[in-house]
Amino acid sequence: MNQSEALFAEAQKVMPGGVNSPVRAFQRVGGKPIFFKKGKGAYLYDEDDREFVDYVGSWGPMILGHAHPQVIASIKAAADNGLSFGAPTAIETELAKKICSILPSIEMIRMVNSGTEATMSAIRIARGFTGRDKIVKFEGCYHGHSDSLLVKAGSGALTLGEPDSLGVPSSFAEKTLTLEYNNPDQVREVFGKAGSEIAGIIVEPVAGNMSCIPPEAGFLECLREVCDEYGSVLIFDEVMTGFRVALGGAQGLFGIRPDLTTLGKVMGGGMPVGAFGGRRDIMQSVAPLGAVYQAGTLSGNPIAMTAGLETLKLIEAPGFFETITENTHGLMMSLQSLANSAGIPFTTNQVGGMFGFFFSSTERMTNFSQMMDSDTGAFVTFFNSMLEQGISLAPSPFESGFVSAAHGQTEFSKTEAAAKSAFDALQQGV
Ligand code: KE4
Repeated sequence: MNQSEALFAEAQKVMPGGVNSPVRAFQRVGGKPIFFKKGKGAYLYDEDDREFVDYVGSWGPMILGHAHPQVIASIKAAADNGLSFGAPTAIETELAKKICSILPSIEMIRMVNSGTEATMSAIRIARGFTGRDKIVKFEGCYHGHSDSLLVKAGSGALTLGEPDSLGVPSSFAEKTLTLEYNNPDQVREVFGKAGSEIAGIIVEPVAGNMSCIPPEAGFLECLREVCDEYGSVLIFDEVMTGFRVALGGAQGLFGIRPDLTTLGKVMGGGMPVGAFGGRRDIMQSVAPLGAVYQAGTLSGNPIAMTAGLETLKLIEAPGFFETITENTHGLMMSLQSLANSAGIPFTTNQVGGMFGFFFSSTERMTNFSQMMDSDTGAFVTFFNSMLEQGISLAPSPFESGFVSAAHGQTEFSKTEAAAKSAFDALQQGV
């Protein structure tokens, strides 16, 4: 038994599944999770001192790579002054202003402690601002684990939602309509019938939770149009895409101005941070200014704000996103070429420093059902072969991968060599 296995056995005694978030338990890929003890740059090191090139990046936050010296130094300095005061601090305003300057659709912002808090709050604000109850989301999009958003599609677009988890009252789920991603006709049909009852749409402007699926031309534009026509709130959930697909997020990349944006991950630099913000008239409905209540003990705590501010300052560097985008594209092209040489049906998607790959002969993955038809068995074999060779990918076919600024040619060469071996194993049916 190695260290990770021993630690996992202990963890399972006191934590459900031995983890603090389900995907970490490796249930979708078999085997047992690896316990890491250190990260540095593009690498993670496990409790058995094995080295891994890391493409999970803590599910997105670690865009600079692990333990960036300037981020660590800023946190250490801030910690010397105390960790949390439960009172306003100047750095909250500094980070707020920085985000508003990068994302002009955000005129006012509220800091929270996770992406879930951000999206849960944004939904409540959309409902409070419009006085309506219904929410539209999309199949395959994940927005955290609040009750209104743990809902899967009922059969047919207009059928009200069903809970996607025990503990979600059907009265909650019924207010959520789940539509097909990249299907503007369905969106227009639903709004044509129920638009006046819909408080808002929440969407991942680049879907990252059914692996990586970008918006098709016209899809985001359609969402903007129907929200304008019916007075619904357009919420871009940029928890994953914000400061990841481009400095200005997906809204900057695709030129669509949402009414509210939710953020997390990169904006906290690896510390627990989320945020929601947008139109001033909508945000003025948030307590203590308005009647939509939202609060949090550690919201805006100075350590997390420091990590976030330092991270955003560093990713503003000229050429940062051009380099990370080019590197990610290059990696995807290499993997595609290696799969083709091995005769393995394989396709990739990539936006900025975020990517996904699918074992499928479908030319371009555009929605959840196509993604679900891909060969997840081949993914599992590929994942485990890569892991054995020191390449750490997301332990699920339904997750995106991330390249950091610390990934360079050395790491890509290691990855490509491992992938060649993994594809060959797949070809030989190993
Ligand atoms: P958190 O509550 O996990 O900070 O954020 C929820 C969330 C909201 N919106 C989007 C688009 C997200 O991707 C997430 C969380 N992402 C997952 C990874 N797919 C977090 C990993 C996990 O659940 O352990």
